[in-house]
Amino acid sequence: MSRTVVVGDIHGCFDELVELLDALQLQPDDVLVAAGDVVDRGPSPGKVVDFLRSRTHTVVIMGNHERKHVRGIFSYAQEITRLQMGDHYAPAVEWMSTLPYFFENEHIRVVHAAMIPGIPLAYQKEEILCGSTSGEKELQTLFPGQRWYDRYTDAKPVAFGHHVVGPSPMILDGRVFGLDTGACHGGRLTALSVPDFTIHSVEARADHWSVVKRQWQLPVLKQKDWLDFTWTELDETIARFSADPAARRWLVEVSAWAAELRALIPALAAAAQMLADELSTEQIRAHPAAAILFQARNGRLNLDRQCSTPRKTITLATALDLATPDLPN
Ligand SMILES: [Mn+2]
Repeated sequence: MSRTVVVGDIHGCFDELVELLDALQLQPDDVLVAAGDVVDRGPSPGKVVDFLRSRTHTVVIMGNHERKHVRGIFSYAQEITRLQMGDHYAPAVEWMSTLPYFFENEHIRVVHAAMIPGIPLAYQKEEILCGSTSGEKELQTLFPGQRWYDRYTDAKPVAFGHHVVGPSPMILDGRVFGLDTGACHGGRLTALSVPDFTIHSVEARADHWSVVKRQWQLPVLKQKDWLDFTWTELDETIARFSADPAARRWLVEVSAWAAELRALIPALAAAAQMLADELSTEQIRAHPAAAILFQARNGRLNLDRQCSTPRKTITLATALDLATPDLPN
């Protein structure tokens, strides 16, 4: 008889997933259910996604992390995953957008984060099932000072992930199974097999998230929109990340680049003024920096807005035939 195997938050921990499925001797006709958050924080989101997508009898539940990718809500972990996956990122997000918010068969229910006891899964809010910020807030209002599973008296067992419950799974009353044992934080990756209701678990090979975070700091910083930051945003971003040893050296170069560009602004003003005094109206009209030159001619030259970002400054400098430094790479 085939089993249903529910795995807690995988978070890009491919080696641990392979080891776990090996340890529990997963058979081709066993149903594998990933309880969501299969990507982010770990070293190999691409391999995890490829494996889960290509295996038959496999269900992946929408976790709050997948939902962030689908909705384009990016914080640091999502920026890293996008870089880690490269060309595979867009098709993976397309796939994520098709994921169900729950799984249920005769033995078990699976959600990523939570459910309201007593209500059929099909009638639950997606936000509550996947543990989005608004879903979490709503649960707190519904069950103040309590956890949803404290109220869970339904006969059918339920398994979920989302919050790390510790190094071993949380099992309440033989019916409530919290399976997120923090694989990406150096904890364990855990699975529940039904209908035998056995727990299987392997140790994480490293505190992956702290390694990945450090490794990808510089690449994530480099792909920020440096050219389109305002000068204030640019200074703030440099200040925010300069404590990071991996990023500091590059940020010093960016800082020098920005200073050089900003120092160029008075020269741009002078060049514009000179041209405006020299050229005829016809010539100004045909000039790539016409708007600025007319301002200069009318004594209203103000480059605050025209040079409010590196890109705008470079565009104006180019129009005035002045050389600009390149963003360090
Ligand atoms: Mn998670």
